[in-house]
Amino acid sequence: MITTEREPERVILVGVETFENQATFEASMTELASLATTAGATVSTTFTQKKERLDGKYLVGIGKLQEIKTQLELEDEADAVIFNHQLTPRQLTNLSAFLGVKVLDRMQLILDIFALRARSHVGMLQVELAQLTYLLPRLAGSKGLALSRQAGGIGARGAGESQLELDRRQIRHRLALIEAQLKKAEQVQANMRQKRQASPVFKIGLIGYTNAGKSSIFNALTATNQYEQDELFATLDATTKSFSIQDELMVTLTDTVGFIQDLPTELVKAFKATLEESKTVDLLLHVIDASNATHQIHEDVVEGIIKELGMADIPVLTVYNKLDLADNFEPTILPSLQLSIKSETGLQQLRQAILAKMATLFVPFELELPYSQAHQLAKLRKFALIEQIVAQDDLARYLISGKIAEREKWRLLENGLR
Ligand SMILES: Nc1nc2c(ncn2[C@@H]2O[C@H](COP(=O)(O)OP(=O)(O)OP(=O)(O)O)[C@@H](O)[C@H]2O)c(=O)[nH]1
Ligand SMILES: [Mg+2]
Repeated sequence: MITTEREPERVILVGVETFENQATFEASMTELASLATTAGATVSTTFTQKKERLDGKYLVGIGKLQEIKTQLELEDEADAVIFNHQLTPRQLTNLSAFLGVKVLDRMQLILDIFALRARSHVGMLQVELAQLTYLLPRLAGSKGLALSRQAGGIGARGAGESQLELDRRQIRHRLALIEAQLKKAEQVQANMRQKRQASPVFKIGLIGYTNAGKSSIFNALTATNQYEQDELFATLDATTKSFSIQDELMVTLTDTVGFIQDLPTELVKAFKATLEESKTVDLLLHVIDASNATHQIHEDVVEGIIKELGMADIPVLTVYNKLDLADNFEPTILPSLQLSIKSETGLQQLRQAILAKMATLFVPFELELPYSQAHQLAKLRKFALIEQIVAQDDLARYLISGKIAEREKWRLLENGLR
């Protein structure tokens, strides 16, 4: 999504295959190309190299580097070279000096897309925090020597644009300011969460690799129109909406940022405020793109991040999506659901599976209500299933299952089931 007045930037991609990354190398290079396209660039040439280990000075070997430079001279038009690794400050400086064009790494490219997507105040702060944290150690001297030639275009969008003018001291100052603002925002969100947590409504969080179809599922279930696109990181901010899963029974669903391989920890940390949202859910819907040949890698990445975020205890319902595009599909995670949310039956299958999963997580409890209070039942039905009603003289006894624990029933009664 580059501005329309400008021609798309042409970029050269570079990746080094080592022993450590060989299993995921090819997929990761394909992904780098999608990231570049998502950021609005056109890929002109891709260079790969097999190496025992990454070169400390230039990442690639000097021979390969010369090849890239020759290509740059031939093309004349290429605006940037993007490396599929996290470059050290030293590598970045050396590569920029040698190649004489803008040099970016995978992390900067991801940050660039995030900067394009950020809409909410918190989202923008989070991206800026990640960008500045990345930038700070990479400033040569007091000004960004390596980065100064990078002004404008890919890799320098959102907050990044103005940062290029800042010196270290100013960046530290700005970082402190952002952190303080984010802390405040987190406090507000924490208070809201606490309120929600006290609510007996069952909460579901979507989680998954970028482009798996989370927002499509969110839209189908809640019948809304959350931005869904065949782009990486189409969604950045968390959105929560409540909908009826069956009759009067309501649940909330949260759509959030997708994950990607090698998501830098700085970024995961910066997105704490967004991801916190998913931490308090009762059920995670892990959405996987079944049509992606490397879905197994995606699953590992997501499971890793779930652990990293301390969410490993939350029950998970695994949903393989896009079955319409997959052939000879073999699920790695069992039990799991396999569907295509774009198909006629997909939504129905998903609702059934969610309900079945909820039933296993619900706890039974009893409630006695005088007939004069029968109108409270409408409220109860919003978050619990009434399994049985036993009529007695002046009251009825309800056998109920819901997310609330037995001991909480009294609190509910006291509050008049509010
Ligand atoms: N063929 C097919 N396409 C689908 C299906 N579900 C989603 N898609 C498409 O896949 C693309 C990605 O879907 P999104 O819902 O934006 O994916 P997401 O997981 O929210 O992605 P991010 O927000 O980028 O993390 C869109 O172009 C959808 O139309 C499906 O069941 N079948
Ligand atoms: Mg999305």
